[in-house]
Amino acid sequence: MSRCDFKVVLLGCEHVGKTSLVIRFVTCSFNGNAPYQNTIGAAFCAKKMYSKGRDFNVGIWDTAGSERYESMTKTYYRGTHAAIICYDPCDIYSWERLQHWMRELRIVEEDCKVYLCGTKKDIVDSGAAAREVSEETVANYSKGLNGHFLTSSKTGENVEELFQKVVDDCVADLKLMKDVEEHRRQLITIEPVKHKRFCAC
Ligand SMILES: Nc1nc2c(ncn2[C@@H]2O[C@H](COP(=O)(O)OP(=O)(O)OP(=O)(O)O)[C@@H](O)[C@H]2O)c(=O)[nH]1
Ligand SMILES: [Mg+2]
Repeated sequence: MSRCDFKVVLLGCEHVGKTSLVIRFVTCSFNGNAPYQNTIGAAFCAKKMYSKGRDFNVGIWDTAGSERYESMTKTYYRGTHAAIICYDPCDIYSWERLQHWMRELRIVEEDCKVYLCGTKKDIVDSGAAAREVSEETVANYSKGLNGHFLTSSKTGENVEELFQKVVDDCVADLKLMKDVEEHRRQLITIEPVKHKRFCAC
């Protein structure tokens, strides 16, 4: 049984920066010199987070953006409490594909919380590449969603804020928290049996 309280999945086109975002969040690092390596299928990691005076284990699934793995990545959406859909503001294609990711997600998890994440803010800010998605377009699209963040995995800007908002929203969700408590109770009752070393019978 999973020890994670919340499941978060990252999706979006290849090369938008999903893996870099997770690495920045979990290890506080960014290696711009490393050659780009596309994720195959999906990668998992977990991080302990603090919200409303309590600790929570957050499980993060970083899915592959490549169309080659699409049928496989969909399987990771199941049971997710929150989805972070990433796009690169300097890449219009990654924005146009957003609707596709949203549709795919909603087929599997109709009610999960959805956050938009514009990546590579440092590039946008420096003007090294031209912005192809206007702020107004993003603001309009984000209205019905749970939040929008513009992050930079290079500088770390807004990365912590994004994940903290996701966890705070989960903790504020009474129905979800009821399930979390139940899940924790089940783990407590199962654990002693698992660690029993000697049979007394
Ligand atoms: N300058 C800058 N570069 C970034 C940032 N985030 C990611 N990159 C670069 O963008 C490229 C792609 O990043 P990844 O994190 O591997 O992208 P991905 O979305 O995981 O790609 P797939 O696994 O193929 O879906 C890499 O060369 C990163 O170094 C950022 O915030 N700033
Ligand atoms: Mg990746």
